[in-house]
Amino acid sequence: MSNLAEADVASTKRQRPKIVFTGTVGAGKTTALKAISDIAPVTTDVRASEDEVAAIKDNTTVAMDYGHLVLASGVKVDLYATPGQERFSFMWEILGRNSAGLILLSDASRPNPIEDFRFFWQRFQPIVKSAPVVVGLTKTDCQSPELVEALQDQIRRDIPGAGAMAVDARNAVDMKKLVFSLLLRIDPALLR
Ligand SMILES: Nc1nc2c(ncn2[C@@H]2O[C@H](COP(=O)(O)OP(=O)(O)O)[C@@H](O)[C@H]2O)c(=O)[nH]1
Ligand SMILES: [Mg+2]
Repeated sequence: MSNLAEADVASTKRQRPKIVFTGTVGAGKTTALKAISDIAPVTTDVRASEDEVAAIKDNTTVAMDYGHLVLASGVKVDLYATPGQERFSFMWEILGRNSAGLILLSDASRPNPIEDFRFFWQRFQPIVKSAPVVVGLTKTDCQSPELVEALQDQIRRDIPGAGAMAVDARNAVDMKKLVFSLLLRIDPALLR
């Protein structure tokens, strides 16, 4: 890419940042967008067909979810959520490209949330490159505080600066805190 093209991408990331949510099926990506988007999100949920997914929930995202937030400064933040299933991973590349920041949701009620989080982090790092990342640990309401703390400690050791906030994807205040913590890492001027 030429220097000029790189400068264009960098300025778009500040003028109209794109934030991508990812994580396993059921981590709360679609729920989070519904909680915080200023418009009713566009979703591509369909009835779950695979047994593995159907055991978790009735509907699953096959392409993406889209919503947006308008900041006090007037800047519009585009919000995308990826499908969780690896068979739709071609969408990870499409949605993740040129994103200003990544929100990795890890479901604390799954058997190995650390393995899940590492899997998505490894897959998304080459896509989002050096864009900032924050981690939201969801479904902590059904887990012991000791487990939640141990998971947060491990995530913070894996990615220093990722935050590892315990959030409920259904709670707009929690999710906005997570998004704003990412915007701060992208460019503090966005929150002025
Ligand atoms: N108890 C609890 N349920 C949650 C939380 N986050 C999401 N959910 C529920 O988990 C289910 C799956 O969420 P969904 O947004 O479809 O997950 P996605 O596959 O990541 O898009 C929904 O029924 C949500 O209401 C949470 O923090 N706590
Ligand atoms: Mg979904």
